[in-house]
Amino acid sequence: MSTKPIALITGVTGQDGSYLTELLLSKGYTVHGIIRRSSLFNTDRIDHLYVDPHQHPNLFLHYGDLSDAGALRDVLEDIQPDEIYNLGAQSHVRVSFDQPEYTVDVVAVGVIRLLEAIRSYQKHSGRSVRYYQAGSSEMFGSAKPRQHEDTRFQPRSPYACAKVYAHYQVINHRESYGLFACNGILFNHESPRRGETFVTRKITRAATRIKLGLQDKLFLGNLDAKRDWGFAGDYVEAMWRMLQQDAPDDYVVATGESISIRDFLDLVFGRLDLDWQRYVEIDPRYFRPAEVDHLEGDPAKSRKRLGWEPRTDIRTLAAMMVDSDLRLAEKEVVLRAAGHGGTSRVGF
Ligand code: NDP
Ligand code: GDR
Repeated sequence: MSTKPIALITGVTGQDGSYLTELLLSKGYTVHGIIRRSSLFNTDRIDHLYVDPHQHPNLFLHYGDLSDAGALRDVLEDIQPDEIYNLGAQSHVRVSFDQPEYTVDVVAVGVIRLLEAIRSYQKHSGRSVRYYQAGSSEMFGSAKPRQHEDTRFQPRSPYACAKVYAHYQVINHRESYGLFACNGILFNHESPRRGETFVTRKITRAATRIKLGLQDKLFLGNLDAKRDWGFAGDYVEAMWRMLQQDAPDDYVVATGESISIRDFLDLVFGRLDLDWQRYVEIDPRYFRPAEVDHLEGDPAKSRKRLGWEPRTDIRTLAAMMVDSDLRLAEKEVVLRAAGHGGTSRVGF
C-alpha cells in the first residue's frame, strides 16, 4: 500500500493550482485536481505535469465544480485525501460586479459545500483531513495599510464579500467540529502564468507586444491603486506550511511592500526601454464601482510561525514576467510571418 500523502486541489488549472501541484509533486505527494468541463482545453498550466494514465502517474484529474455538492462528496470518497487546498474561484474582482450571484455561489457557497462534504466524509470514514482556504487581501478592502490578521475586514466587491463569508465559515467549522482548517489571507501574487486579464499580466503582455510591433496601445483603468505584489511560486509554499503546523490558524502572506500601477508600468516598460506614457490610455470601462486603494500586508506572523519568507521582490517579478512574455510575443511574430494570425483577446 502506498504511504504517499494524498492532496486534493480545487482550482488546479489556475495560476496557484499549477505552482502548488509542482510543489506537492516535488514533495512526493499524489495530487488529485478538480477540473471544470470546458469546450476548450483548460489544462495549459498543468499539461507539463500530466503523465499518461497508463504509465505511473502521480497527478490525477477529476471533473467537478464547487457548485456541485454531490461531485465534491464523490471525489472525496474516491480519493480519500489527507490535505485539501480550496483554490477554485471566480477570482476576478471586476467581473464579480457583473456576475455577483454566480461569484457568491462559487466563492462563498462553494466553501460550505466543500466543508460539509469534508465533515460528512470525516464522520463516517474516521479519517481526518487538513483544509486550506484561499482567502484574499481583498477582504481588507478599504482598511488602512498595513493590514494584518487582526485588521477588520471592509470588503468592497461581491468577490471580497464572498471571501469574507468563506473565511468565517472556515473558522466556524474549525471551532464547531474541530476541523484542521486554515485561512491563508494572501496578498496579490503574480507570475508568468497569471491570467491575462489581471493588471500585471495585462501590462507585461501588452508592453512586450508593443515592443515587437504587434500592438499600439494599452487601455487601463485606475493607475493610482497600490498593491503588495509577490510571486505565486513563493506563496504556494506558505499554503503548504500552514497545513504542516501542529494546530490550524489563519495567516497573512505578503511581501510587506506596495507600489502603484504607475510604478509597475515604469518597471515593465523601463525594462523594454519604452516610455509607457506614449502607449497607455485610460478606458473608464476598467474602473470598478468601488475601488480598493491600497493593500500592503504585514507578514510578521507567517515569518515567525511558518518560517516563511518571500524570496522574489517586485523588480525581479516584473523582469520574470516581461522576459517570459517577450518569448511569447517573439513566437507570435514567427507565427504571423507564417500566416497564422495574431491574438486579440477580450476581457477586463
Ligand atoms: P485563477 O483565476 O488563476 O484560477 C482559479 C481556478 O478556479 C481555475 O482553476 C478555475 O478553473 C477554477 N474555478 C473557477 N470556477 C470554479 C468552479 N465553479 N468550480 C471549481 N473550480 C473553479 O486564480 P489564482 O490561481 O490566481 O487564485 C487561486 C485562489 O486564490 C482563488 O481562490 C483566488 O480567489 C485566491 N486568491 C488569489 C490571489 C492572487 O493574487 N492570485 C490572492 C488572494 C487570493 P478554470 O481554469 O476552468 O477557469
Ligand atoms: P485585484 O487584481 O483586483 O487586486 O485582485 P487586478 O490585477 O485585477 O487589479 C489590481 C488593480 O489594478 C487596477 N487596474 C486594472 N485591473 C485590471 N484587471 N485591468 C485593468 O485594465 C486595470 N487598470 C487598473 C484595478 O482597478 C485594481 O486596483 C487580484 C485577484 O487575483 C483576486 O482574486 C485576489 O483575491 C486579489 O488580487 C488579492
